[in-house]
Amino acid sequence: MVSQDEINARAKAAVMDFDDEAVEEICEEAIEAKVDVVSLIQDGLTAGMNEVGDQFEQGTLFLPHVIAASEAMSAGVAVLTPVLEAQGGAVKSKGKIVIGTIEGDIHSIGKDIVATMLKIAGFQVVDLGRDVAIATYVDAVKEHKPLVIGSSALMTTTMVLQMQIEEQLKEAGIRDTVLTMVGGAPVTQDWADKIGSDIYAENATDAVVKCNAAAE
Ligand code: HCB
Repeated sequence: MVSQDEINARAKAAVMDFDDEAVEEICEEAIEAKVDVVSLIQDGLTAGMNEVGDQFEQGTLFLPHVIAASEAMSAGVAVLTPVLEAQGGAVKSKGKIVIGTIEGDIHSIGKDIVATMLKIAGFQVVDLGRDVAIATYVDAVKEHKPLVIGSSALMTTTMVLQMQIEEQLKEAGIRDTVLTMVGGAPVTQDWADKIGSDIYAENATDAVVKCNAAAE
């Protein structure tokens, strides 16, 4: 029987090889073998994606490689999502969470994983998509009255806009009605503290743990 570490390592390698078909096959094998699919996403697929990102930063890989790796990762997540959803079962809604990738930023893989995991955990999730205008977050708080409004930012140039969500919620007089959550690779607890965000989530599991605590 295949071990978790082995299948994670193979998934990581397949993302780094930009091999969608291999990623899909590995994910199907993982489902068959009943290994932990959350670990497969975080310690396998995401680890491969991060390695590609590091090599892109170092100049040893280029944008087409990043695109190909993200397609391979997305292919794997698509295979695993129904299993994750089935694991969630029919649970009573713990409340609403609105999430989106911030204005100017089209990175959506991490936000999509967070949205899926929150759904599985029993939250009703409203996904605003990517490149979401700050005013749209504010309007969504007015419309949906969520427990948490989450933003994702993958670039140092776009994470600064997370501050504007705080400011515009205050200007609209609704900051106290909702908890704000920030995440994305360059985002840290220090950044969340600096801008006054209520929740910093390092990854999807952390987002679920912290939103669960907020819902209690
Ligand atoms: Co892109 N990109 N990229 N990229 N990209 C990054 C982010 C760089 C860091 C790469 C680098 O230089 N090392 C860099 C940003 C540098 C900076 O900070 N300024 C960068 C750049 C520069 C760019 C372009 C500008 C490149 C160009 O066109 N010249 C361009 C951006 C255009 C734009 O947005 N306006 C671009 C484009 C792309 C794509 C399209 C090729 C592709 C995205 C595909 C897609 O998302 N549909 C892409 C990718 C894949 C990456 C890297 C390699 C991986 C991102 C990723 O998906 N990681 C990334 C390098 C990196 O981050 N290591 C690189 C995997 C996911 C699972 O992790 O961190 O997103 P995550 O999410 C976690 C976690 O953060 C947390 O939970 C998630 C799950 O565990 N989380 C939240 C995320 N959001 C949350 C929200 C919450 O409320 C709570 C928790």
